[in-house]
Amino acid sequence: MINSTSLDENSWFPTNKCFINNEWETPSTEQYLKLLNPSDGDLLAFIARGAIEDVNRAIKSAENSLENEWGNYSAADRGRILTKMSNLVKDKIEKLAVLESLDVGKPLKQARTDAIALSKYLEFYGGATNKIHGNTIPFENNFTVFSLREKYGITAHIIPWNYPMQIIGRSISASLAMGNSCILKPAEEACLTALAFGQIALEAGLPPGALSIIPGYGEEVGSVLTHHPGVNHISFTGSLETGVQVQKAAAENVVPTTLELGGKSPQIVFDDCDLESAVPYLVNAGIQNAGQTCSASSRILVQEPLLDKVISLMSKAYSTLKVGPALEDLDLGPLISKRQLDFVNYSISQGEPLPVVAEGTLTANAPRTGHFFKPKLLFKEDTKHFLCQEEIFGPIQIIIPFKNEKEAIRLANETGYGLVASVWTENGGRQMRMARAIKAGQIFINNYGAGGGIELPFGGTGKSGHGREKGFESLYGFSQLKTVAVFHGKDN
Ligand code: TXE
Repeated sequence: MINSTSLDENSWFPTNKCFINNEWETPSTEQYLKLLNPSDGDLLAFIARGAIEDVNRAIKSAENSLENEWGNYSAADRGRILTKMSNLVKDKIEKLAVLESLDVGKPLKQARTDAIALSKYLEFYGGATNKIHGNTIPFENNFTVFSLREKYGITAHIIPWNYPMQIIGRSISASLAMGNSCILKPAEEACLTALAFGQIALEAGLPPGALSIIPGYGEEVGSVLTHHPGVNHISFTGSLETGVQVQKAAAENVVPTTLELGGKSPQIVFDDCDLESAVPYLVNAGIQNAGQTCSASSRILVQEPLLDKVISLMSKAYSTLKVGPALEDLDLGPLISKRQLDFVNYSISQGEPLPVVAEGTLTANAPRTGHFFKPKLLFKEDTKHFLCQEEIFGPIQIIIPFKNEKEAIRLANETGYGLVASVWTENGGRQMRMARAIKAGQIFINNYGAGGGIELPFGGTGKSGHGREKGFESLYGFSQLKTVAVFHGKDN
């Protein structure tokens, strides 16, 4: 077990505290939640059960910091601290990866990728702090008009359990870059790397109050944060249902939100594509992080002439997939929790049973108490099925045939979600037509995910949410524009 009170080999920060005003503080409730290892169900650590008093203290320290310290840092100085944090993350890639693997259940190589991404985000936004600015605006000759890009003040960041490091990277580092003070609420199922991030901020010299981290339940810490009048912006990643609650709470205080709510992302395979190159992407996009990825590709739309070939090649790939404990570093680890496993099993039992075309295998030594689910490739002739319409958040992909471009577009757009999509075709005109016709925040042509590109703006349309994080665009999201019009009279 990771020791919950001391800094042992894996845990060089207290796991059972809140991080407020650069202090590790006992939660006001003096109560703790159990953090379980998804690979075997064992207790990993006790974490703080934060509450309203902790949020209030975090808000106070953020206000104080904005007034007296962090708020007075120059853009370049903010950048230097973020760069320092990036370097500290780089030094701790292995430690962070092990923590994430234990906590989330993801294979070590995938956790390593997440830690590297965190350091890249900090580096990117650290370098951007003094490169974002307002404009001068041509107006009447007796005015000079310019715009200033300013911070919101206090930003709340409510994040899920599937990619803690990546989501911290894309939202907290962009918000800090713009000079906001951040309050982070990690998910109750996985918060070790979020807490580790507090220790990294401390070591890098981020001033007190610029970042607070309060673990706890969504209905407690999360809800208090979203209703708090001291919060000026909310960034939320999670389920559609909770996203709606967050949006309603934010509306009461007239606070802007960024909502990233998952999807049902398609890959569209045309009969003129380079299928050999496509297949690893078709499969990986569905099984990475055991399918618990907002941008996972759960629908494989295939043009009819290629159907048999896609089924055969994807089945071959599935037959090599291995599932087991996270630290064994196989293709898939367990699902995050028994609740998630139950939901995936429930989803697959809904409606008419779909034929299982292929599935992966579970390693013999996988503990029976782990939340393992063998990845499954299914087939459906049409899309009238729960599994074709709803986000499942598990390693299940469905092959669905289509006849022509028009039908592909209709199927791609029919779920109401619109996070990402990919199109596999060698036809240049079709690439452009599809890119324009599909409703999604990111479209990939002949690839999927562009290697996670931290520079590429990311976010949803429709039920997948609104607002963009990642890339330069995120800096606009975490700042607001002020227009200054100076009247200086007529020219002499
Ligand atoms: O999400 P929640 P859960 C989807 C996925 C999954 C389902 C449920 O389909 O099966 O959501 O997962 C906090 N006010 N995604 O239950 O509840 C909560 O503590 C404020 C997709 O984990 O949305 C956690 O920190 N906050 C998604 C965060 O919200 C509240 C990633 C997410 O939890 C709250 C995860 C409240 N009332 C799940 N209630 C993606 N887009 O990647 C909960 N929270």
